Amino acid sequence: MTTVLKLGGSVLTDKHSPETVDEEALATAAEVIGKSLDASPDDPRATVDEHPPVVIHGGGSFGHPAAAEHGVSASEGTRDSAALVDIHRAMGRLLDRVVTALHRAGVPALPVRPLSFVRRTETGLACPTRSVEAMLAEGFVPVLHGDVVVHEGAGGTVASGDDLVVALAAALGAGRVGVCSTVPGVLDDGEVVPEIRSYESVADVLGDSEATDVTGGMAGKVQSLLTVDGPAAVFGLDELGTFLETGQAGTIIR
Ligand code: IP8
Repeated sequence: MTTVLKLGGSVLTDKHSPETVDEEALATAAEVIGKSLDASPDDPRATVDEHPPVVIHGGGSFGHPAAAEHGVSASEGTRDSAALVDIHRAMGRLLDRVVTALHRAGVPALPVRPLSFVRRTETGLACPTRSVEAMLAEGFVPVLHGDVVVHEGAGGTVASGDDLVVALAAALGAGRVGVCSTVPGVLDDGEVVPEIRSYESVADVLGDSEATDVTGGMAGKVQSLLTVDGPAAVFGLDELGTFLETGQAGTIIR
């Protein structure tokens, strides 16, 4: 059974300070993932457990300011290749930090860059997964990220990490889907909503994200996760270990 795990950009970075990693949060996330795998850098295949995760991270203070600067979002495209590469490079700098932190924690992480193989069509993201599946089969942990992708008819647009979670979960038939966020779940008056079955039921409590987020904050997250086949969990960093162990934590979106 494959686990698709998104690490929110706001968990890993200080969203209010350009290109700043939250080192402590990143190290914690990496350690928890490492412990869940009991990974050994010497022979990952021998020790990786039966639920190796595919990790996807968000843009945080790397991708979002760059995308906003160029006026590119999930719906606003550009044919300016330099602008797209600028955004892609910003995400590459964060990817590098994430992969390095995972390696330090003994996780056999390999970077996978969506711009090179994902495209957006009229019906959504087309996301071939043969390489990701081969990496998993060899005991590696693929690490993807929200990125700019070619968008048929619109040049290039942003594919959020959440969109990639949905596309990958479907393509891989993932048994577990989780999104690690800065909050312990979807909150209603400070309380975690245990379960969401429709967007309408929580539309009132889903505010806008305060920092620059070109892909819609928690509202966009819930809308994306409602389209996942099985249940998907939204939880805080404190519950990452629980999610990796049980598949359940925070708010479950069905
Ligand atoms: O933080 C956005 O990914 P997200 C990626 O998952 C870019 O929405 C390039 C802004």
